[in-house]
Amino acid sequence: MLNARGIITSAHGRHYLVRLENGNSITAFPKGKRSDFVCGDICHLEVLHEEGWITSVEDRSSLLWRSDQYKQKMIAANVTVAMIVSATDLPLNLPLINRCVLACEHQNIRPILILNKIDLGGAFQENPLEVFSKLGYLSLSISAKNNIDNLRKLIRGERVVLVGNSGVGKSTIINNLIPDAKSKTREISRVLNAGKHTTTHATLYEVNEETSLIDCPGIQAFGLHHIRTEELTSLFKEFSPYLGNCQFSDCSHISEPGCKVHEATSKGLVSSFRWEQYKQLRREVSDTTLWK
Ligand SMILES: Nc1nc2c(ncn2[C@@H]2O[C@H](COP(=O)(O)OP(=O)(O)OP(=O)(O)O)[C@@H](O)[C@H]2O)c(=O)[nH]1
Ligand SMILES: [Mg+2]
Ligand SMILES: [Zn+2]
Repeated sequence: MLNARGIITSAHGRHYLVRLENGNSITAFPKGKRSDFVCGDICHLEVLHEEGWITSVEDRSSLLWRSDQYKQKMIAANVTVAMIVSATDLPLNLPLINRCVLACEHQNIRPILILNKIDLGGAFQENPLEVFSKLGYLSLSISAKNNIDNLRKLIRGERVVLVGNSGVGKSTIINNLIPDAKSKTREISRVLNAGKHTTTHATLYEVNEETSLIDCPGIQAFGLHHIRTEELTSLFKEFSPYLGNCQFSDCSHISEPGCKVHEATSKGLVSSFRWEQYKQLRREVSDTTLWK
């Protein structure tokens, strides 16, 4: 029995794939009952005959996760950047993108917004992600099938997770950045006649020692039930100049008189989209949850 340290590169139920520090990848299982490990976790294991038993996981520097009223779903651990991907040939889901951005803010993960498949045209009068770029979030239009050297520079030294709807091109982006990754894309799954989601579980691919990318299955919903009501306002960074100045010190910034956030929205200083999203989320997160 050997003691080793490694990074979880994929997780299916209680089966994990772990890349050890010596470069070998092995299958591992949780040693105890605990199995709440996720792609990107740094773990310690006992290794015997090419199999491992995970004994512990190091503290996470970040955890991207989502949650509804009933359950939590971890997406990736220890990431520094999240690429939130949309595509010109699919409906743009601004509320979903917004929720991803807030989940990133909650964990100090830097969000980068990507609009993929610009080669397909998509006659946009203006940048459809403008509401986010105006807030200072980096937003880029790309074609994953063509040159994406601008992304290559951005990911250097980062651990990046790619999230977004199914079919937006997350795996295609990864294959372009890491040709060895050979992550399955829709062309392949069509041949295999697989279901709607091509990527079925998160997988971490290494560009080099300090740079890696995590491919994820497509998401349709991004619940934020794990965020506490008091935390929510701080995740809307453009609210900060107005907080603390409302007429009521316990203002919830929904409908109280003398609310400075509301006033800023009326003046166009805060976008009405973001304020509406705030109100919607405020209602959602204050619902009692079963697992909190
Ligand atoms: N024209 C064009 N097609 C693209 C581009 N990027 C991806 N595609 C195509 O879009 C389809 C979906 O791409 P995937 O990479 O499988 O999408 P995904 O986001 O990984 O999807 P899931 O794994 O289901 O979440 C494939 O047929 C890709 O070839 C692009 O820049 N331009
Ligand atoms: Mg995929
Ligand atoms: Zn207020």
